[in-house]
Amino acid sequence: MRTDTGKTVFLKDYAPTPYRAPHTSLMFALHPTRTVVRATTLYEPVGGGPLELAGDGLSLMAAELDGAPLDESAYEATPDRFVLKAPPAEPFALTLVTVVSPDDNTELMGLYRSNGVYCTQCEAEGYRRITYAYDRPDVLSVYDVFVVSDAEGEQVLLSNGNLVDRKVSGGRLTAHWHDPFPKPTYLFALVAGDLGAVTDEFTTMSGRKVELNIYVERGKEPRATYAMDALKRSMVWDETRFGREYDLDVFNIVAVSDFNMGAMENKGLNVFNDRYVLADPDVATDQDYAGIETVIAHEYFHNWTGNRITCRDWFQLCLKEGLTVFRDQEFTSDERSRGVKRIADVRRLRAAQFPEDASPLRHCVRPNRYDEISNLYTSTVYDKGAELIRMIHTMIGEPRFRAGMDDYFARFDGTAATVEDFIGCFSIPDPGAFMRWYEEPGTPRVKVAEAFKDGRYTLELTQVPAEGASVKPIPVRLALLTDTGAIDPAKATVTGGEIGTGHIVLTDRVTVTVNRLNAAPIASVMRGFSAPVTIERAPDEARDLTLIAKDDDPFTVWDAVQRLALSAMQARYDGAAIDETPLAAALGTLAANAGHEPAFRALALILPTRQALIEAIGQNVDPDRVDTAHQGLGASLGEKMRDVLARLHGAPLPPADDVSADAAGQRALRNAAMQLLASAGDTGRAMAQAKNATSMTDRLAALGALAFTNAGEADEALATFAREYDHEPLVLDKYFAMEAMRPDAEALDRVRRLMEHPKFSLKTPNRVRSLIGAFAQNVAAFHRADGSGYRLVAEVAKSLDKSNPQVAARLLTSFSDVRRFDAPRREAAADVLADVLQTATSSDVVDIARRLTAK
Ligand code: 0A1
Ligand code: ZN
Repeated sequence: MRTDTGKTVFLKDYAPTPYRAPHTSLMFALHPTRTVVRATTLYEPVGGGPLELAGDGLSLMAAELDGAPLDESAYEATPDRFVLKAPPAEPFALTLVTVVSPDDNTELMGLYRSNGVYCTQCEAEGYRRITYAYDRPDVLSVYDVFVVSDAEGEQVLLSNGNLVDRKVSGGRLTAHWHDPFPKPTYLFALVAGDLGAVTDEFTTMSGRKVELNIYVERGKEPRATYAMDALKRSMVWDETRFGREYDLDVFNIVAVSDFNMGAMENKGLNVFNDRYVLADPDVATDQDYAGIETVIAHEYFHNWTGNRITCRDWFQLCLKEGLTVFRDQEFTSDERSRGVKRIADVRRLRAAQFPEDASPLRHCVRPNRYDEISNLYTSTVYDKGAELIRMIHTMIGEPRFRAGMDDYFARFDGTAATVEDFIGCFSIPDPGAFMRWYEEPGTPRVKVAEAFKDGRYTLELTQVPAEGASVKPIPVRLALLTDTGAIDPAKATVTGGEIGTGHIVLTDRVTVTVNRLNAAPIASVMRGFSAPVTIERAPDEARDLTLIAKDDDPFTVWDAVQRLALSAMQARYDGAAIDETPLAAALGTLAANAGHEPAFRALALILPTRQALIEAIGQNVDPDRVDTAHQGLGASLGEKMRDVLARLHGAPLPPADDVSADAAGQRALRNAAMQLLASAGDTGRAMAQAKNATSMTDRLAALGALAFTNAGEADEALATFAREYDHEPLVLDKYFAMEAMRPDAEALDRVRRLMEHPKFSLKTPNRVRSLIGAFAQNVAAFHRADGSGYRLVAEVAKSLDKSNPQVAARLLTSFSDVRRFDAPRREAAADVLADVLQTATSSDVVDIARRLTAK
């Protein structure tokens, strides 16, 4: 296992390797505990000198140079390094034979087995757990892979690229795969097992036929049909929107149940956490379907943004991730609803990225140093990275954005590129200034000030950079609403900012002035959430109520609801409840307005999160009062909107097998109404729905309404649910998560009890996340004053430090907002983290614990 080496990697130290590796041939003789890997790599000198390759826990069995055994004095081999001291000056083939044990691989990096299926995970540095290599993204190689199993054993033998040959000889089955596209080690993959498949075909825009396969556990094939549908739609979309065509004869996806992340874009062979593949309405919710669609699209889109053009080094991770998230967001916007998708993405950004960017774990979208690369797969790199692409899109518009993308593909195909290479393809006003978005952490603030006097209206926008950061270009989409429609921007005078089509670029300060008005317009600012900033604007209930009633931008309407609801919640927290009647009335009208999409109305009915309240309070937060304020507002709005909500919940139910975005929206609206009614004490409907629901979406929503309002009936309803789905791992995960999130005093004991549940295991990342990860989101329970919540999470992280450090490190990130709480809690958390830091051995856990405890 990789232990803490204390090595920091710096962007400024980047240097190309002294050898290229244009071809790699791999032979795997599969065995659960003794898989032999024979790797022959062709090296071509560029600079010369020793050839230094990375390993991680490897044992070398043999080494050959151009087919002849190497004398031991010619090289140095340790588990973590192989050095060929004096390589030839001409191209040479180095063969290294290693032995690995897939069954003992609990870290799920390199070659491992999940439910008996051999699979690999190489991003970011897993390949070095298979063989010694230049395990870095800028060394590209064409691969030939030979996968060998017993003729009686694994029948599905897969690797990247196209199948060349498959034959049985001497009781052994061998599959030969050739991938013609040069790729870095992190995109290598192998899968072998006894698997079922759904198969289909896709004809690309130039008329090439591509075989599509999704491999799943035998018997689960029917649950892969939605993923297949999503894949074909993704392929069409990438052709239409970006002109990108698929490039191999076959595209394979494999679903496995033990996986550290969501999925992996290995060339031609995507490996997925099965929760992002398997679905039918009996076991999957609408949210699961949407998640599958997004992740299938995301991994497929990586074929161009990530694989055909990869990253020069891991500092450029956002080059593939931010861009690919932007692309999958656009796909969902085109396939489903743009307005609803934008709100969903902003919620995610505010819930995960903004807090991260204000925490001790903050880092730049393109960092300039790291201690452990696995810890850089963050919301900042992914979600803020996508926001930066979106700002470029907003500033130059779709046609010029598309032209820039075409240019990027044309110029950098087949290379390992940098963020600068990418930015250089777009005609943005001041690229140097824009680069600061990549190079400085923190969320900028935009202050909005308005004045109206003698018919003259002025709106002033001022940028306040995050601490230690500088001013950056911020595209602000703006509308000035009046009783007779929006003001023509040509009639306004704008000073201090660049005016673009439909937006203004704010740097220091912008003033917008309109003369000869009878009344002040209502400013709709940052429409579509045109930049990842926080907006600071004096509270004004009347203004927000008008925006809710009149604005036509879904984001700004939703945000006005959030603002009012959050200030009501904060007032409750402060013990000074305000009159919530106007909010309830506006929300009721909005929710009942059939002119809006149901999915949008459902989002409006969902209260701001506890996390949002914690951030609004800022410091010395009392978690119990957070819960009380949250539940109190839910009860009050539920009570005040009872009639509207009852009508919404009584709306006709779409058929359970209709999983379209429309049907999902209708269910979401009914269920959001049910949740608020349950908050107000009306749990009868939730009880009935928990018993009679025909879809997992409705069943789970009903259970949630009971669990999250601490209804007396919750215990029994959840226990019945758990018994019924004991044999369905993905549903059982939902059960564990729900138990862990219940906002009552029993939560901690309940979680401890569930850790003894026969189906709980630290070996399956999904299960750990569902119970322990969810518990760490349970504000009052995790932040218990006696520190017992912190101890529980730390205990689990400590045991995973040995077996699966990536999952352990991820759990620990929950500690990053402890600084918002009172001194006793901060001290309790600091003690727990100090202990973790002292005892941990993995670089993953040490890195996070060190950053969280740094003074
Ligand atoms: N590139 C993948 C994410 C990923 C990263 C690391 C992994 O290692 C366990 C796995 C997956 C994506 O963006 O989907
Ligand atoms: Zn990705």
